[in-house]
Amino acid sequence: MSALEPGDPFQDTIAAIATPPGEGSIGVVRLSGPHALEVASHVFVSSFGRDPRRFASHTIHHGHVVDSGTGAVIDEVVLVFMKGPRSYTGEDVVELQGHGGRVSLEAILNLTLRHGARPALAGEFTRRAFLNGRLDLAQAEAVLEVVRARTEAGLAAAVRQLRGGLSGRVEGLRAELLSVVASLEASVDFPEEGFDFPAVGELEKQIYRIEEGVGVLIQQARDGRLLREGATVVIAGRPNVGKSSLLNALLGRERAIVSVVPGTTRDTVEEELEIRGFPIRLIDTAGLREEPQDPIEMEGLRRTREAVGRADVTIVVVDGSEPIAPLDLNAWSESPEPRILVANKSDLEPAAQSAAYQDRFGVEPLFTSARTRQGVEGLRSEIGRLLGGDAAGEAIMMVGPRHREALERAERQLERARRGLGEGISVELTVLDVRGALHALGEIVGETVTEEILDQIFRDFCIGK
Ligand SMILES: Nc1nc2c(ncn2[C@@H]2O[C@H](COP(=O)(O)OP(=O)(O)OP(=O)(O)O)[C@@H](O)[C@H]2O)c(=O)[nH]1
Ligand SMILES: [Mg+2]
Repeated sequence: MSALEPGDPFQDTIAAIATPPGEGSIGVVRLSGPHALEVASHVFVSSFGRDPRRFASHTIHHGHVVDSGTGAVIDEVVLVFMKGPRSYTGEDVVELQGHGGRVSLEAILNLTLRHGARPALAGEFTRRAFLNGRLDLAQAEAVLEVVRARTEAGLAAAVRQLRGGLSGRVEGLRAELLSVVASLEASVDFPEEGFDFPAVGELEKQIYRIEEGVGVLIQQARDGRLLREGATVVIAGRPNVGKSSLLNALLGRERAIVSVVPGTTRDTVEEELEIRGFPIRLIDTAGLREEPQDPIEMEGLRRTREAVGRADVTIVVVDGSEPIAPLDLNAWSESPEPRILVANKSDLEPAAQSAAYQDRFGVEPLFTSARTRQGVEGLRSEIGRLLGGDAAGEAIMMVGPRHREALERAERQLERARRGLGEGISVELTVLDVRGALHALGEIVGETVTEEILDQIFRDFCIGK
């Protein structure tokens, strides 16, 4: 047995099963740390009698994991060695790739623990990659986004972030801010040079440009959220206008019950679909009515309002073959932006023209027929457009809630700094605000970040990542 002692948390060697639980065609136990190869040498027996301690970096070896205590062969494996810093964590990494059974993987893991490794914490491999400078923080977080991506567009955005897309933008803004700080501090240190007005105007403009850059990223945070969590699209309107029929038409299958009886849908009906790369939760609701007849209808109505309340986009449907009713106008005015007005049943004789809708609702409707599918593609594109164009667009980045909060803080401080400059308050105070903004942006890439933030971020990772 080895005499390795777990010591300094960043000097010790960690181990974890890196593949998901359950049966797989392979399963991987991963080791990282200065003694990774040493630990492996106690559990791995090469088929060619080689000593693992002499393995060259980036080589693969066939052999068996053997319990040296009992001589029992645990599994036939392939050992991969990646010497730091050219590895995921930046440290020496060994992967033992076995047959993927839970019992054998746990036995391999336990053996490595017996020989001096320590069980890895959630996200600890990625955390080490960050601490060793292999990834900045935004990139480390992108690892989780890649794993969790729900659509191809979401994956593409996560990979862009992993490759430094967000970090590059933030670094660019930080560099500009640093030059602002330098100019401001120069004026404090050398007051005799004077701080003349053109220079102030120039700095205000420069700060404003940086604010705009931050604003763009905040907007992308919204798109990023939609990509990660999916967007909620709610279909609302008075009874019998064809809400359920439209849900079915958008899905391309008969999911919700459709009938001539008003009040068919009493509960909300949810389905998943994808529009332009955005994962969408499409919700059909009970028709909005003036006076619910019974407790079930009341509850249905409550659920409808609740769904509309959390919608990213609301589709308000009216029956185009009937005159515009007060309830239609209510449904419209109760729905928050962004919303789409749809006049359904366009296969029937229209009761009102575009101009009449424009007059009453303030917008022209999209004419659809859930029956013939006419206009349904147009509705789909309109949903995509309102969600922010094209999820596959190069511009969208996975700006997560943590980034968004830091960006908003930076934006507020920049605005205060800029106003302060304009109002002629002391340069020292302005410098404080600009430095505050710099700090907030630094949190995104992990330049300025606390242990607590790191704990929070990596807690969401699985063990072995
Ligand atoms: N002609 C025509 N009829 C339609 C169209 N869409 C729906 N209908 C009919 O309208 C009636 C009501 O449709 P539903 O989809 O159940 O309407 P709803 O808005 O979900 O109704 P509730 O669930 O009762 O609120 C059914 O008889 C449908 O066949 C359409 O585009 N054209
Ligand atoms: Mg319905």
